[in-house]
Amino acid sequence: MGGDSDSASAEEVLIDSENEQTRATSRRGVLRALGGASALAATPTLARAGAGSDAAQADRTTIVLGARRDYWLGLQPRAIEGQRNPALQLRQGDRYRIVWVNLDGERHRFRLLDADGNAVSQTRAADRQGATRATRFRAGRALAGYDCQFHPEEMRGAVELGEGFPTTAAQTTEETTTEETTATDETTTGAGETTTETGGGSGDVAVVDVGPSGQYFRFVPERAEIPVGGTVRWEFQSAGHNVSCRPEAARQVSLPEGAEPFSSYPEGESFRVVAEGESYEHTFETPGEYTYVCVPHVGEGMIGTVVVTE
Ligand SMILES: [Cu+2]
Repeated sequence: MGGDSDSASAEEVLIDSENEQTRATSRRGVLRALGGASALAATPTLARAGAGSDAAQADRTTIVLGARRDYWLGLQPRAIEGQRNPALQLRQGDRYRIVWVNLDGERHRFRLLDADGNAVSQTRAADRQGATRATRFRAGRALAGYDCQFHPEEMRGAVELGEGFPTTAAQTTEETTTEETTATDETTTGAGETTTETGGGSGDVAVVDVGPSGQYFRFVPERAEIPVGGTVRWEFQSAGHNVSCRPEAARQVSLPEGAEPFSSYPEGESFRVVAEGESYEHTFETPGEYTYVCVPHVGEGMIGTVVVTE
């Protein structure tokens, strides 16, 4: 993450979710810096140039877990994806950020434990489905495991100090490609020369993957382009997300003048999420640029754009 170099030297830093949001989008800040343009200038103060941090490093040190009553579900990095109560492989001295997502609406609270079972770092509790909490810490010898304060029997795993999570070559390459593509898109926005990179759509349907493998907090592609009358289909590849292009849901949302707001949830229920494996479609009748968000994860930079051309 870009913020690492300027981090405080405290051994453990507890961050509440509001503060955490400030740092969470630093990756987008880096993208913006690369692209030059700030078309998505949702959070301009975040562009504090994060010392060329590479995405692979961020992915290795940002751990995402899902909270379910019976287990913690590994979501990121890929080394733990899909695992229940995965062992966290940490390298001593490295700084990490753990983000967890409430997947079942029960009350959970992530805690890092020492060998005696004492909490050495913890997030705040959350009991709303889709909510995220995070904590940032430096891996030290004392760490032995983690649990949920409210379900310590079922939701618990080990911390293994060693080489840390592997950064696979494949993952690095893919991440790099994603970042470059995004930067290019943003650069060309002003010139109106964006290229469509809709994944797998045919005709006037563009498909956007929501929270796909290894990219829990992303819409992929982040920018989709369709002609008027075309449809975007969001396919939810992990749990806990939604799609909202309603200005009251997040300040980042924007629509062309005269366009109708839309969302995957009934108006007014902005934290209702879509189940994994389901999809949501919207057909666009008004040309222009739409910026939409995943409401629970907008603080993590989960923002996408649809460009509708005449
Ligand atoms: Cu989301």
